Amino acid sequence: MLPLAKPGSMTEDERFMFECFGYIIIEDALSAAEIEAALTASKRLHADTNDAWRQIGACVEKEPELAQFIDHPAVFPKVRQLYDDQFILQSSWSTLQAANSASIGWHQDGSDVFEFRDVSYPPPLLQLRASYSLTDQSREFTGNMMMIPGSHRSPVRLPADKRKQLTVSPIQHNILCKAGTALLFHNGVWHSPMPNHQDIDRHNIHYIYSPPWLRRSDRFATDPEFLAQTTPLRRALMGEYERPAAPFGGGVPLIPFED
Ligand SMILES: O=C(O)CCC(=O)C(=O)O
Repeated sequence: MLPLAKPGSMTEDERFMFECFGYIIIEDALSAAEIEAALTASKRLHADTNDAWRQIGACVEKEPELAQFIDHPAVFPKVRQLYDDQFILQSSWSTLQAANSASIGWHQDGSDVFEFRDVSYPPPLLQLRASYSLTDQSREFTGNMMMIPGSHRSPVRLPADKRKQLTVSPIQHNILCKAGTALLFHNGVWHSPMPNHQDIDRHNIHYIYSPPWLRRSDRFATDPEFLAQTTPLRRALMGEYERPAAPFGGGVPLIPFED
């Protein structure tokens, strides 16, 4: 009962699983060399992290090695299909769950000030998250992602008294995966990090794709130096439009995909 998908474009079967579960798991999304490069970069970013759990935003700007995953061929074609080619990279995060620590917190992704579930039922796809595991999570208690399949369609919320608990539902799915696996999921799916009982820190990197008009959550503006040196495609995906449909219309520039 695993929503397993292959790297590359989204098949009809994968799309069906994504719609039913709210997520798919793409094994072997990253090569050994890519995992190594990303993990080294993530460790550099967290060199002074002392917290049990910490997220560093705009990680693609702070660590050039992490920019290559913005349009990684294992996942990016699926993002394009789900958004019909109209989207931006709303944020990027390098996330550490420290060795022998726990920070369980079940939540749906979105914005505390105006939750996506208040926009409509079921919550629309507004933050599509590609999460890459950079450390092995093939056993439980290695900082795995815990998910509740189908919960993006639930009209009721996970009971508040459960949101700090490890086991919250018989349909909960604790994801077991090797380093280099990508998890692609809908903002409405209830999820939480599992405790990490190992002696090594757990590293994940997250790439959030959104409709072009959604405000960025990891930065107020993109670093001009990053924009100057990156590819035209990545520059467009950072959402740096001169006139993003303002004030009322006119559309946004098309993203310069190569195909
Ligand atoms: O990598 C993790 O610990 C999970 C991050 C997460 O759930 C989130 O940022 O919403």
